[in-house]
Amino acid sequence: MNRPRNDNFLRALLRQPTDYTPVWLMRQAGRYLPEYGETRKRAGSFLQLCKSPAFSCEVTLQPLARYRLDAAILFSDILTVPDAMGLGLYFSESEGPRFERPLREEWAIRDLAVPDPGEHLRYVMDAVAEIRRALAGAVPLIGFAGSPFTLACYMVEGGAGNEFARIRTMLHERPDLVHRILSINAEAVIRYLNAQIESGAQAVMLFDSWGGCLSAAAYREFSLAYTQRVVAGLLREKDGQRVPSIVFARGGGPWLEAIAACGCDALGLDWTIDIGAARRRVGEQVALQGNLDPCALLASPEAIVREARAVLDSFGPSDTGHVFNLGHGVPRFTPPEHVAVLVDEVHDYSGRRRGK
Ligand code: 1CP
Repeated sequence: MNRPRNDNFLRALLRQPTDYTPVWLMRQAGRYLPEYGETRKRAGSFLQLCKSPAFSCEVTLQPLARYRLDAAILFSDILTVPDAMGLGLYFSESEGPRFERPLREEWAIRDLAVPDPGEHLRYVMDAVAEIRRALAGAVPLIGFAGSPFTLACYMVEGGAGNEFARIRTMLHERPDLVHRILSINAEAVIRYLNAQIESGAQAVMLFDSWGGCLSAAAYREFSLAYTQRVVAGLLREKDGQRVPSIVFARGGGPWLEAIAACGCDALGLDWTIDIGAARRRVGEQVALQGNLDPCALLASPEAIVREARAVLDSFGPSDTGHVFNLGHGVPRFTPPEHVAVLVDEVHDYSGRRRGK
């Protein structure tokens, strides 16, 4: 069976009518859940957690056992792709993700090659298949990857932070080398996402978390052009069902019209844009996903209810084209019961407005 019993999320992405506004949250599995901490301890490390299909499946399902979420997202990380290219990913407690061999030399960039997802990323495909079996058709499963530019930020910098000054310098000094990395990344991401779709992912999301740090001209040339290339290379259907694509464009507010024209079905918004204004700009072309400020989850239940309603009211009364989400990931110190307040309010308030 390919169509989930609750398909409101897939319908909203395709701007079809839904019973209520579907909701899922970026980083819905993770450190704010005590059960995640326990599984991570049993796995030994974050990377071992990602590399074990059984653990990845367990963690993916944890938030679904607690909350009435309308989608599951594969538990993995965007940096598995450069790891499969041989850069040597590891996680440091204090600094977050790091690469042993960042791309600093011209020869290393020339040597970079597209990994075979069936081989070097087999564990991800096995996790996707295992999660689909465990979900047993309840809600759809989202697969994901980093955008070519966002991956390149980490690959050149060697880790997080520093506003990715190295790649932003390189694109002025040696744009040819940056284009070489981005071309390889685009091909790698196309093959990786299509393998996830073949393994059972029912929608796919591309995280362009750092494109927003570029100038307008550089954004088009180094981020959007490659996002567009990826979207064009994605499988559109699996077993007769459309597989919608979402592009999360953090900091993409100034360029929404251009991003909406990249061929994706939905645009993920950060919290800095008013979703109603975004809808007036691009809502005829794409569905919108977002965009509550994640820090609202740290506030009182009354504030969460008020802010959730404000996002729904801003989108406007309509039963098409909105997937509720945060504007970025669930904060680490979120009280787990606050997530229940948010998910229930999105369902109840949007359902009432539709007379359901
Ligand atoms: O347990 C831990 O300490 C690890 C924390 C953690 C988690 C829970 C990392 C390290 N990655 C993840 C999971 C993850 N990463 C998911 C899981 C699915 C979900 O529930 O949503 C997803 C979709 C990602 C994607 C990801 N990883 C992005 C894109 C989204 C975003 O946050 O903008 C990025 C930039 C990363 C890199 C990364 N991996 C981990 C961290 C802490 C980071 C960010 C580093 C930085 O600040 O630059």
